[in-house]
Amino acid sequence: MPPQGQSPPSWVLEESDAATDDKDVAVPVPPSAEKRKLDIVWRNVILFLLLHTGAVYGGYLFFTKAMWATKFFAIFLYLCSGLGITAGAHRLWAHKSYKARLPLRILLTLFNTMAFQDSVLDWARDHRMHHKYSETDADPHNATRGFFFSHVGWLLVRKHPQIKAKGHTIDMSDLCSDPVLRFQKKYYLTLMPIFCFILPTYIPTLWGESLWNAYFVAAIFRYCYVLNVTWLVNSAAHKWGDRPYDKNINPVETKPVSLVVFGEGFHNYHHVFPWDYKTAELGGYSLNITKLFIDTMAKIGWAYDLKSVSPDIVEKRVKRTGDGSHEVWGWDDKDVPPEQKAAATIINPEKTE
Ligand code: ST9
Ligand code: ZN
Ligand code: ZN
Repeated sequence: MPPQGQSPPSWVLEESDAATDDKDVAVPVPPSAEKRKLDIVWRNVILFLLLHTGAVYGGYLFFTKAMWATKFFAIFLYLCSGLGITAGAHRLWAHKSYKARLPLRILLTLFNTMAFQDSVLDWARDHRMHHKYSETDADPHNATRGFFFSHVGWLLVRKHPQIKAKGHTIDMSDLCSDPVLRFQKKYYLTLMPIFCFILPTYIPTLWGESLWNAYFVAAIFRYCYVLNVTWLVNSAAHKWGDRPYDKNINPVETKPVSLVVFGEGFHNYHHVFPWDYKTAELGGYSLNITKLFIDTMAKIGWAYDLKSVSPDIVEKRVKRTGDGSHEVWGWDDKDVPPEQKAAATIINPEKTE
């Protein structure tokens, strides 16, 4: 923050400066990270501190005092709320990588509300900005501002003026026309507490769990855990790993992250081919539960028009911009087409010995 009495740095855009056309938006790129304005939202800082403190205690109860049924229930909620983000907010709504019939849209909206990451309409708007303006100040969790900022810091400060200035370039009319999503947004402040906190606290009492354990384990610990693994995609998956598809961008491939976020850690691939419903090149399920879920929904007819990328397009891109780390060894590759394996072998000849 600039010292009091001084005018803010010249790149800081006032709300009224926001132009209607992208070309007219006069927002100079700040010369360095130090000059960025940090308008801390203390309410969020305090709430997230309380949440994380409660979650550490909830984690302790999970491993020491909670009933087995409560532990399984918390894991089940992790699965459902996680799918509400991965299969719902991310792959279905933000990227439209497949289509869903009404029952699936309702189910995913319910799962999504359990995850309390704000309404799908708000989540998808930020995420479309993240892809369109990746690693710039118009990216809500711009990873070039460091691990902490991209993980959680961006939720503790007012958004950068470029996000608000360039936000109008994102077309949200497709999602705004969905009555299910409009309903979720309209009643979010009623629905979210019910599905994220009240029901997860009440249900374990049906098998004799104490309200105390149920609240800290199935509500607080589970919620905070899902938040943090989601945030890892913005932080760790933009930092540590290989870039087999495009070495010129920050997003990376990371299997440990993929495991905990149901297949969303193949982030170098995802930023290069964001319309692929697998968010990964390969077809394996072990590190991509979300794909298993979408494929199952397709089998019963609730999901359709699944979009993917042909192996030859992937191969061309790997050869053109990859960092040379593309390989088949160690992959969950039982359903990789043979010609794709051959292509990968040619790309990395030194790894064939
Ligand atoms: C949470 C979200 O945690 C996490 C998202 C993670 C995304 C990860 C993606 C990775 C890929 C997927 C992997 C999934 C893996 C899942 C695994 C699960 C197992 N465009 O926001 P406001 C304008 S949420 C256009 O208030 P402030 C707009 O006019 C956690 N315009 O900005 C807007 O008004 P309106 C719980 C935009 O005041 C106005 O600005 N939730 C855009 O700077 C004001 O917007 C919280 O903690 C845009 N993108 O405040 C709440 N953005 O909305 C946290 C804004 O009326 N948020 N505008 O149209 C806040 O408190 C505030 O947003 C703030 C900024 C303080 C951060
Ligand atoms: Zn990303
Ligand atoms: Zn995405």
